[in-house]
Amino acid sequence: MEVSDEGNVTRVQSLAQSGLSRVPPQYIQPPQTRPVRQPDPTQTLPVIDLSSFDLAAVAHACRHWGAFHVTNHGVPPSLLAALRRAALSFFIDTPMPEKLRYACSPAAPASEGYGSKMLASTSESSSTALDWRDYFDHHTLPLSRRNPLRWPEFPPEYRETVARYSEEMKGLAQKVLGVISESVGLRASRIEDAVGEFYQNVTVSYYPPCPEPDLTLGLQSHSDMGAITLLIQDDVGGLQVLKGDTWVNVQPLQDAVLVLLADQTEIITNGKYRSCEHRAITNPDRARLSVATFHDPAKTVKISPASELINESSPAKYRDVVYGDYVLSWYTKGPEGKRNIDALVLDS
Ligand SMILES: O=C(O)CCC(=O)C(=O)O
Repeated sequence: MEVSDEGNVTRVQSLAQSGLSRVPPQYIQPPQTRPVRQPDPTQTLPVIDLSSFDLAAVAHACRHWGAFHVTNHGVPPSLLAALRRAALSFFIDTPMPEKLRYACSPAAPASEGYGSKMLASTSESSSTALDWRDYFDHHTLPLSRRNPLRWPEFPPEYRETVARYSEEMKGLAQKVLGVISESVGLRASRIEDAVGEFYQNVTVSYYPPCPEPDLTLGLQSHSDMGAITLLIQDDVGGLQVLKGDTWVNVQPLQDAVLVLLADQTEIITNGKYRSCEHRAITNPDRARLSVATFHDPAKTVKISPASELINESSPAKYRDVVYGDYVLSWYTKGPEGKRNIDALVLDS
């Protein structure tokens, strides 16, 4: 079997297309992190109708899941479909040499462009198995970080679609953070004020069919570093969220947007709400596409538990952290579930 290795980074899509019947050893997860194919089928992720302003339902979803679908969110379904179409076209219609013109730097974490693994394995990270995933990361906000010339040129509407999508997701993130703030007893703008100007990345993940899905993960278990992530996906399914100690399958919901609470929101709400640990599994038959839009603080912003939520009976649970230091630790140690935020928890 010949495996292509483009620019020293193996593209998972090329591996899958080479017709191999076993995954190479570097993609094999240790037994304890291999996927559970049929996790608890009785559990389903909450769905929040954003037009009904049900703060109790939002509080319940944030407390027990750290994730929920939103419907009636105001983003046109045609834009969600256009973004999925453009993104898929990059992965399936664009020849590899053209794709590689956009390759991101394998050495620099979170660099923009076409990439194929979540993390460089480091001596501190014990999880070195590679993800069965290729991705394209776009730096979209603030505008000073945005350079559409670094994004695919085809299909011709690609760049404009990503730009429109970025604006819509920013508006939705503000709306959802407002509702989350109020549901925890804070004024609507409180979490957004603590985060400051959004640093937004739009990351498309492409998971090719995998010959040994029981041994691999599309994306290893993690919670997101920033404040809030908004995710859309196709109809294939593969996202799992951890509820208590049980993995739950997230069934795709047509035209809904999935909200994932991220680590800085856990800190600001002083642990009243928890960020959502999640991962992606693969399947042998169908490629899957998802688009995650991350909203993060600037690296210089200091994040602390909201003082309004702290009192004698509910002391601060987390150390203050400068966001850039948090990111550095995440990339140095690896995510491994929620180890980075757990390291900030103060002894009670
Ligand atoms: O593909 C998915 O559903 C999950 C993507 C994700 O968790 C991420 O990009 O961080």
